[in-house]
Amino acid sequence: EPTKPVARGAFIVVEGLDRAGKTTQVQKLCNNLYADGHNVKAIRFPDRTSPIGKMIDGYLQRKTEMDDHAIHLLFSANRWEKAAWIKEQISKGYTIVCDRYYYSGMVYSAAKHNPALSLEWARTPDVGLPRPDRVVFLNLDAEEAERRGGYGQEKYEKREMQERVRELFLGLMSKGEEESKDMMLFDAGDSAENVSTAIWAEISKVVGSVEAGSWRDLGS
Ligand code: 2DT
Repeated sequence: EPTKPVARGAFIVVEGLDRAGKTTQVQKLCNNLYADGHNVKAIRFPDRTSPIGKMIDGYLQRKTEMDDHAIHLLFSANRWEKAAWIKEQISKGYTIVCDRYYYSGMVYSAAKHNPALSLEWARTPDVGLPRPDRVVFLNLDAEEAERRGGYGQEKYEKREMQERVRELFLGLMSKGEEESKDMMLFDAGDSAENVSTAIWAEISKVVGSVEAGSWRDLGS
């Protein structure tokens, strides 16, 4: 059980392209939060451990094929099956650091250029999920991503797809978009240490405000 009485925990999401350093930054952020005395739990989407997650894993590993809409809804369902748990942990005072969320959901599906699958359509099934207090977006150009060791074998790890994903992520951050209110861009081309320092400067403030009760309610 959490050791420190707080208004609630914070919900922090880390987003970005493949190879942008999400795993490293989630780890460093959790370490910083923990060392600073916060109660913290890390999660990731897709969560490949549940039955729905196993179906997603099969698709990403190219073992099964699926209609673009069907796989999109499974990614969303994979978040919905965890939504109550997220709310519960936050109300208990745990800060949740989450590797990918519905921002990835929207942009990866919309990047497929399926004329029947717009960004608007992709947004819909996630409406009502817990809204993050802050989204860290790790921005990296596709060339630098490739210099970092190339892509793996999974479904979306192709340069052209990554370019479109990046453009769509940046589009979410443009003025007027609902998502832009929560998202903050960090240059992932910098050293892991510098990126982590910049993220900590921002997130330590957000978590402090949330715990003190001076942030908005956990919305949806
Ligand atoms: P990881 O490499 O981080 O395990 O991601 N994706 C992810 C989607 O297409 N939709 C989603 O809703 C989410 C959360 C991004 C595996 C891949 O799954 C993609 C990369």
